[in-house]
Amino acid sequence: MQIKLSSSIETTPITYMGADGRQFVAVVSTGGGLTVENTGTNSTLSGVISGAGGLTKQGSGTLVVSGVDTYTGTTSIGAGRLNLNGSIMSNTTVNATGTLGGTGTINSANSVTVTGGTVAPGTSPGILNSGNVSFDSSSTLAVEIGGTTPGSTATSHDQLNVTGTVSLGDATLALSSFNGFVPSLGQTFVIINNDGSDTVTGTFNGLAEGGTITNFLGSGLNATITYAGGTNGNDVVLTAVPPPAPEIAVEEPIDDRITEFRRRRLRMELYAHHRVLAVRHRHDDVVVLGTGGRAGDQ
Ligand SMILES: [Ca+2]
Ligand SMILES: [Ca+2]
Repeated sequence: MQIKLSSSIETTPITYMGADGRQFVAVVSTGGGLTVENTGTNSTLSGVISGAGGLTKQGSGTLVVSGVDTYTGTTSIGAGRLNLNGSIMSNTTVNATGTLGGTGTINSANSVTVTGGTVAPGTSPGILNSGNVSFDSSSTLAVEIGGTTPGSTATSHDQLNVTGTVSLGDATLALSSFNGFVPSLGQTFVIINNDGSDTVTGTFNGLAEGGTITNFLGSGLNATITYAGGTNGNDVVLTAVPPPAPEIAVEEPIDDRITEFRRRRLRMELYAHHRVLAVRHRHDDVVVLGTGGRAGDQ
């Protein structure tokens, strides 16, 4: 790991604790900012970072920023992951190969701009708090779901908690199950909690208002997305819903006595003179019963 100080130093120290447990005292510059470049194992900046400079994260490793920081320059995540577990008062940019995660807070007066990078709230899972947030179409919101409540337990899900505006810009929504969680019918997940009454601008890629996510987290259920859910009708909420009813495709008349199709939740039934002729359950082949069956035999 390298810490580069690009200009004169302040007297306010910060503590750098390496993954091997060694601690260093460093300082933040007042001018051009502080660049942390780490690869491999995690590093932690636990002290207060102050001054007019910014903080730039480079290198493929994870940097944990856990202090109550007051520096006012830009936080720029250019590579690797920055887990913000403390708080910052800094406009933040997340670029192409960078990831912003953690359970801390970006002051509501400061913005998060994601251009090609990823926002992944929590450290599996968790709530990340921010001011205005905007994504572009090459960026990603990664959400782990381990239950129906946002938070940091093994049965929680990730949430971006925004005090300000939300602009999604056709970004990718990347969902993953956490801790083996399989959603049940009707469960809801507030993945972006948008304060106030301002509406969400834009949508995720391929997910218009009311759009469907098929086979939601491998459950066999679908999920629908709304950008007008939750408190004040302006949150992004997923709801587990039934999968679509199966289809029976009739390429030519099977029986000229067919009188009725019935579409039930998990199966399709074909009737002839009120007797069930064929049924198809979800995932199964069509079962042809002939004309002797009675409705409800399958
Ligand atoms: Ca809301
Ligand atoms: Ca808001």
